Amino acid sequence: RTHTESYTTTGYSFDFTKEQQKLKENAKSFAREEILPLAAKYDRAGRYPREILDEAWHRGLTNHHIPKKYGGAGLGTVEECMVAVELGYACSGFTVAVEANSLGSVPLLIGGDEQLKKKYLTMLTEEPTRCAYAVTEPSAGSDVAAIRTRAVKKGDEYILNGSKMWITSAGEADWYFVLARTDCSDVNGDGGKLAANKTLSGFIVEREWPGVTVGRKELNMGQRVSDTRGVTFDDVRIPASNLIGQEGQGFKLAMAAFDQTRPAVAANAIGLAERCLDESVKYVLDGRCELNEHAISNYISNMATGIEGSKAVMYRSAWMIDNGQRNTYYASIAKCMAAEMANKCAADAVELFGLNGLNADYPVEKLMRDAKIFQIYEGTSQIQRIIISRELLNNARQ
Ligand code: CS8
Ligand code: FAD
Repeated sequence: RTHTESYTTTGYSFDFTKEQQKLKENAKSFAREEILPLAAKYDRAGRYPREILDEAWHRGLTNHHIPKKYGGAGLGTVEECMVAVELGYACSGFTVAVEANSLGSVPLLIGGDEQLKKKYLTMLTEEPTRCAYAVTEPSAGSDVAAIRTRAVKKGDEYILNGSKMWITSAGEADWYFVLARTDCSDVNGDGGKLAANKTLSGFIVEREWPGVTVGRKELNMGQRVSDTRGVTFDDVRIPASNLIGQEGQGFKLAMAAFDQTRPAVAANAIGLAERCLDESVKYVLDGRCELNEHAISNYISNMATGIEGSKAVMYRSAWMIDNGQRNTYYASIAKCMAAEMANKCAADAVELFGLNGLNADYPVEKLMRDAKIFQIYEGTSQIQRIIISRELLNNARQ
């Protein structure tokens, strides 16, 4: 678990510090001026927004979580969420491309030794480069423990074989966090499900190493600018020093990373929902909405209520992890709630716009397509509900 260098607030507070406010303003102006005007064009082309991402890096809007000693901002999840709300307002696909660097690097930050952290985290802060989190496989998504990719130790190397699927930034990243099976002793030959917390390990694998093959950029329903691909590993030789922590620790590293990143995914969804609300309000004030006052007030007030509720849990989950508290329960509530809420807001905004809502000349059509993925990646809504109820029941048993 990482601890932020700057965050020490205790108790409830709804104030941001001056520095946080400045960061938020920076993110807001960048989002509204540099991302929003281009979002529809990039979405239609399914084009990865490399130039805009590089500019965001120059403006200090990425890699907040990386400690200062590795060249990062040494900020916390609260700050990351503040930025994600603003960027998500402009384009959630762009925002996920930014957030993928956190997800890819947090396992290293939590479990890596000094040398490994220095080498790979500094790569992200010295240049506007990318990393990725490669865990999901064609036949193992929700059930992480069922992954089949294997890393077999030979001398001072591991030999990696297997394939990953749906990996964000896979075609752009210089290195990946890869979760692989290192202990196959109790497998009946087919890589079946085993005690994940003992048999899986995390590695840093460079994209340019021999045996790494990156697939095509998938064209998804929404968040189309984000780079999502499969990756295959064919006898890839990983130096043993690129093992993160100890053998067998990988599953917990992979799970602990979500505690830090699910709040930011929720924040991205909240940004999208705020945009749905603003676009709806504008449409009403422009006199274009043909619904009666009762219907309008239902749509608008439901959006506002959902946004405010989700925001409170999202910041709570972020605050907890920044203050060294286990936030698994709140991070899953925030992610599940924000994902569901964003989908409801987007669908309602499309309805409020009437037939114009379905048309690509209006902004809400993209928002509805973009919203869907929030219910799937970083753990589906069903998986969040399983985590929430497990945490609740385990606490109740104690
Ligand atoms: O498999 C788990 C799960 O979370 N599944 C969902 C997978 C998922 O979210 N995938 C997302 C992939 S990344 C992605 O989509 C990127 S999206 C685009 C970029 C976004 C940028 C931000 C599960 C179903 C919840 C649980 O699986 P189980 O196999 O049942 O394991 P458990 O028994 O619950 O746990 C096994 C051990 O691990 C420990 N554990 C569990 N959770 C945690 C956390 N921190 C630390 N340790 C954890 N959160 C648990 O305690 C068990 O250890 P024991 O020692 O046995 O007690
Ligand atoms: P499955 O696990 O096959 O689930 C199918 C359905 O069954 C879902 O509705 C699910 O909720 C439900 N289900 C499954 N198990 C249960 C259960 N136990 N109880 C109730 N319902 C259940 N992965 C990465 O590792 N890195 C990334 O960067 C990454 N980025 C992604 C980007 C995009 C755009 C997409 C689409 C996916 C990405 N993923 C990434 C993968 C993503 O995390 C998985 O798609 C997700 O975890 C679900 O896995 P699955 O697709 O295999 O679905």
